[in-house]
Amino acid sequence: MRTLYRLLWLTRALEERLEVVFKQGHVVGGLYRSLGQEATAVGCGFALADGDWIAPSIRDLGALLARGLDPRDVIRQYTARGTSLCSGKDNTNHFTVPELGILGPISPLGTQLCVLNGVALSFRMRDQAQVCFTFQGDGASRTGTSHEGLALAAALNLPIVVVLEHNRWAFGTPSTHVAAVEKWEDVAGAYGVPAVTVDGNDVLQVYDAAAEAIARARAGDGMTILVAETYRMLGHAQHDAQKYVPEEELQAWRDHDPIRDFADYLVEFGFESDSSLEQVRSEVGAELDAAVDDVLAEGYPPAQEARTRVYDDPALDAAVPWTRGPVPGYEGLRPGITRRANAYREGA
Ligand SMILES: Cc1ncc(C[n+]2csc(CCOP(=O)(O)OP(=O)(O)O)c2C)c(N)n1
Ligand SMILES: [Mg+2]
Repeated sequence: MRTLYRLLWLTRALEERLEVVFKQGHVVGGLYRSLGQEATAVGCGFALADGDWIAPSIRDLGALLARGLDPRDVIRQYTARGTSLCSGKDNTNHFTVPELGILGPISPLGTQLCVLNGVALSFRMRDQAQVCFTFQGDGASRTGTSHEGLALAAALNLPIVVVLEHNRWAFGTPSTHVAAVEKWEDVAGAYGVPAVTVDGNDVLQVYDAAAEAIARARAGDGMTILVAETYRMLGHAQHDAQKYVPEEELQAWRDHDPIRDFADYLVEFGFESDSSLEQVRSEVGAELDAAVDDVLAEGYPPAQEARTRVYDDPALDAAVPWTRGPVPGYEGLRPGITRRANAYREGA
């Protein structure tokens, strides 16, 4: 119970620190938070075993921390330190960590399920009882590749659990605008797989349902769709003030905060006391303060490294020109203006 609470708090506190360093100008890309959704990510990540693989979306930091990802690696990544998992070449969370079974997010939504199907199929073909786990937002789940991925995973009976994170919004589009189903779990019938709906803000409910779905997949009984009913408490990313969201809706979900609710439960049923939880929060705070200071001191990578390790094959690093370089045939244009060059080519 305490580990779960610690992970929930760690997720929120780490994202809060990332927001501070973002506002200080240390984050070179976007920052996507999971405020209000921490229980879904943590409950799922905590239910996996060593050797399982997980493919997160941008709002599943808690699942990665539950899998053992070092918070310092997260700070390094967002602040593009040379020491980061992608050597400063990625500005959010597109990292893959094979030792922890983490398959990095793939930006075109829906696609990563298709890639994960390949991982799951390899487990099956090698007769390994490992499970793959992935998340899709309500928006992502409407893409063609998502439907393809679900259909294939179901048809091949792959050991996969797909969490549908129904957080009500996909950027500025409400989920009611992109689906005619009232209950999101009803989509599972079309693929012939079971679905379970849980309160995604209740970490114990999420954990129980995830553990059951994982056990099913491990036993060779195939895919489960887990619908997590939750809410995106902030805009899509830091640039989005979510002015399109009705205040009453936000308030209703503020009253069902996953971390506060879990803390109340722990105290009410005697697992913890206010002071033991305070102790957890202060330990996490101290750990993160030190981590931010240390990581910022690590610095950016040397400029010469920008062209190294872009491709898996070092020979390609040397041979392939930068996409931002001059466009062949339009050398007179300033380098880096590829979009304008394309418009020029098309006669616009
Ligand atoms: C195929 C595709 N279309 C559009 C985008 C741009 N985009 C990135 S995140 C996002 C919203 C995703 O919403 P949802 O899947 O509900 O996840 P959430 O942000 O709510 O966690 C969009 C439209 C994309 N990355 N890929
Ligand atoms: Mg969404």
